Amino acid sequence: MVIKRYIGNTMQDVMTQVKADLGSDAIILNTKRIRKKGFFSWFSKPLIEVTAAIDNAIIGFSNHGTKEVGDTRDITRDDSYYKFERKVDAMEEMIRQLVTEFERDKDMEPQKTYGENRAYFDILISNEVNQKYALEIMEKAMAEYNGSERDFSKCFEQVILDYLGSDIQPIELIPGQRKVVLFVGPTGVGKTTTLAKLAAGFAIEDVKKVGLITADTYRIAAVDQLRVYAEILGIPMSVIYSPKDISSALDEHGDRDIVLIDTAGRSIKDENHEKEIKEIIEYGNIDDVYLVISANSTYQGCLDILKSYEFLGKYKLIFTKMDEITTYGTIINCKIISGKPLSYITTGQNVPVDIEIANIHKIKDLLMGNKDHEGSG
Ligand SMILES: Nc1nc2c(ncn2[C@@H]2O[C@H](COP(=O)(O)OP(=O)(O)OP(=O)(O)O)[C@@H](O)[C@H]2O)c(=O)[nH]1
Ligand SMILES: [Mg+2]
Repeated sequence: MVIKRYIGNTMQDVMTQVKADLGSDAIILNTKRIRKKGFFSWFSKPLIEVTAAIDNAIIGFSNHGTKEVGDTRDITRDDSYYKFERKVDAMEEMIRQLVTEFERDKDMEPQKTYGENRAYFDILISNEVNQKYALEIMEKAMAEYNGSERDFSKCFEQVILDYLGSDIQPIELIPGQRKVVLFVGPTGVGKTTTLAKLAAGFAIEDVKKVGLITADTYRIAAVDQLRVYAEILGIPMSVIYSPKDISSALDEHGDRDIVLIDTAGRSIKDENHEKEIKEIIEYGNIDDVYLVISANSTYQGCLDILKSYEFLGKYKLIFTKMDEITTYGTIINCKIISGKPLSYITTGQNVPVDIEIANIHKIKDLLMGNKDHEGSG
């Protein structure tokens, strides 16, 4: 058997080549779209590659098989015999290729197709929801759908809402009780900005007595960054240089309704960081800890962050930079990995306006590509 590859711009173009080279008895084993090699090829149209085959015997026969006088071969019988053998060979080749492709794809593609509901699985994947979770969500939605009279879309949306969790935990003030809140998270995610937004909200909108403490003395500019906000808002601010100083700093804010503590963003690989945060929580008798995560973190990034802050035990999630993202899977991924409640999302650099209490209906709508959030509560 002769197997050859042909490449052309269109299917018709390639078929003409195959026919001219192997004749009309050739069998097509495989067709696929390919790209030319090199950077600029990504901007050009894909090419068509066809793998075609023909049995040697056929080539030999058609080239030299003119029936001569005295030749006793039965051409008709030979012809059908070869055709049959060729078909078997071609099928064998096709099966071999299918098995190879199946083996290659089985870890990448879910084997379930979900029939007409496949689009919902695709929504999850295109939002970068981890595939394992996407499969889990689909299973739950299918189970819900099979046992009810509702549309699949309703079941799917309900499962998404269940995964996001209705237990939203923004900062709640109890009258007559001071609340001490700590913000932690990786470098540059928006801890200080978020804290300033919340400080402004409590001080201006809720007319509460707010105090600020920063434990971020690693960068010279960090203290000034918070001081600017404290001065604009007219609220007291203290700086601590060691975790043990937290209790005396909190004493300075004894009359406050709420004290917000900023920490230094540090590499999650920094072992001292964990020790310092633990000491602040212990010496400061902290009421609530908020872990700030950028909504544009990758799945692996989320895994690493959540693992390195596991020591916190109890905390709530804040997602920043929602204005910068186009996929919303990070929120679901982090929620599933950590099991912690959502609290706020931030939507831009403007202090104090670009912050909202997390709304699971709105997040669900963003995930589903629904632009209209009115009436979602
Ligand atoms: N687009 C956008 N940018 C944000 C948001 N929140 C914060 N930023 C920006 O992110 C950058 C870092 O913000 P910071 O508040 O300094 O972050 P941080 O976590 O305190 O940083 P470190 O203290 O260095 O760890 C700044 O440029 C902010 O304006 C947001 O919701 N959207
Ligand atoms: Mg900061």
